[in-house]
Amino acid sequence: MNSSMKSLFLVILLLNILLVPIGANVIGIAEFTKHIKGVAKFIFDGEMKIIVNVKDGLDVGLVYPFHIHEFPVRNHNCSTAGGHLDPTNAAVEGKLYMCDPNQPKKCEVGDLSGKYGGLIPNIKGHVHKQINDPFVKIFGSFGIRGRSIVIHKPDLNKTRLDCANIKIVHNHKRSLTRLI
Ligand SMILES: *[C@@H]1O[C@H](CO)[C@@H](O)[C@H](O)[C@H]1NC(C)=O
Ligand SMILES: *[C@@H]1O[C@H](CO)[C@@H](O)[C@H](O)[C@H]1NC(C)=O
Ligand SMILES: [Cu+2]
Repeated sequence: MNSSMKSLFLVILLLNILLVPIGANVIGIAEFTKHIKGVAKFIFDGEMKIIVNVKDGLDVGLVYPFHIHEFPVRNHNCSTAGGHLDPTNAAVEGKLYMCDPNQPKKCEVGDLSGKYGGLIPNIKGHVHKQINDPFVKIFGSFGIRGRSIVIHKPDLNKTRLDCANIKIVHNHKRSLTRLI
């Protein structure tokens, strides 16, 4: 290999490293297995992209609320997930909380259906929903790490139909260490 080929190789190698899109990989996954068969994927590409796919467990004709909840789920008990992720205290105790989708900044960070609409099964009962959310982060008080996703029945009691912990995927270490 002559020297100009060597430098060409070096340039290509360098470009490869630089062009690895920082965090443009799945960085979080929540898998629903109990009442619902589905998955929520989190992709960070400067902004959080959330993709929810449901294959089974939701009824056609209903709109299901879903949120990022503050705590992880223990023993498949969705009550242990606590309330919605709300680092900005958008919900004030004793006051009626309403999320205006035109002002998502004022909504609870975890109130995904409030900001972007609920899960609407198609005729086959499948859901494919994709969201770009500028408020949700990976780590810290706005972060998905250590949180869970709860899908609710659209009833007055907001029954927790199913829940799943968000697992941070560790097989993209370079992207993650650059983001920390
Ligand atoms: C589920 O968790 C809640 C909140 O921690 C608790 O009050 C309740 O007893 C638990 N239910 C079961 C069946 O363990
Ligand atoms: C909602 O909660 C109330 C009070 O706990 C209970 O009486 C009622 O049966 C519940 N309704 C549904 C649809 O779960
Ligand atoms: Cu919820």
